[in-house]
Amino acid sequence: MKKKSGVISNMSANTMDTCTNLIRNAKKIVVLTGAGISTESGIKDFRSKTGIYSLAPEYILSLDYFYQHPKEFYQFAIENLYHPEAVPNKGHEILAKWEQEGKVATIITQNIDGLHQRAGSKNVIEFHGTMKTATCLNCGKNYSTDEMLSRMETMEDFYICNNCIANNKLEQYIKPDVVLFGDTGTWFSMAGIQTILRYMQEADFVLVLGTSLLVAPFSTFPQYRRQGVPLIIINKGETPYDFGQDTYVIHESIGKTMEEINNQLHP
Ligand code: CNA
Repeated sequence: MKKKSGVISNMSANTMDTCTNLIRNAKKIVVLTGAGISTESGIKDFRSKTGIYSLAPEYILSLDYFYQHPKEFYQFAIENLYHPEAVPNKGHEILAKWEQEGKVATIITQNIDGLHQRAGSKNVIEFHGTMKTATCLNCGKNYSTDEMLSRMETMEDFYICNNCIANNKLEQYIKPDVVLFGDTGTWFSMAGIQTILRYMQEADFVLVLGTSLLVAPFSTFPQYRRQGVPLIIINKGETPYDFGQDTYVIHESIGKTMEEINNQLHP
């Protein structure tokens, strides 16, 4: 067990009580989530021992790789990032309930699986986009991923939008609506970042669930909370924020921890 800034890992009673009391009294929790909240729905994360990066290098999810090997990219993305069969787990469900109870203001997620919305959460920012759809980089025509799947089965150049004419063939590529390395995405814009920073500034506290907090700019968001505003991290692995000020860390399963906190709130 490691001593943190007033924090002990492994579900110490003190840390759990502090977190439960913060959540009991909160009206504007900003939740930052990553792949770790969905592992309990059977979806692999990236950086755990059995995560996606144990199968392939980070480069495969870059814009460069997409342009150079669109077929292989799609093959990999559909096999590893598209999970229409997955269902929300306790962690997603409890967050949706806390939103209904007026505690959670917004969820900012790196996940592309849509499970927060499927659990009933309404105010969700998908900072890294979604795997549900794909868009032609030239004409903007939107395709569902199921449609892309059937194109893959029947067409050689399935990733080229045949409804548009562009000068450069690369511009006609249909790209999944996920933010790749080297990419930006809708929320990584001046207006998008300003909205997110406003949420961070308004937060009663910030709850981080299931992310190694290693991918920027998402990883910088906790720094924008007001001074003295607590940061609660529930994550099995360590994060660069674990020893920060006003930080409470629980190195445990998200589902188990959230269920325990929720049971304390609703005995
Ligand atoms: P990551 O770097 O793989 O970190 C995940 C973290 O979650 C690790 O520190 C784990 O220790 C922790 N963790 C895993 N399972 C649990 C659990 N049950 N309880 C508590 N902690 C757990 O993933 P990040 O989200 O930090 O990295 C950002 C990437 C991952 C984003 O670009 C995502 O798009 C991408 N991603 C998303 C999904 C998805 O949508 N479900 C799946 C895989 C990757």
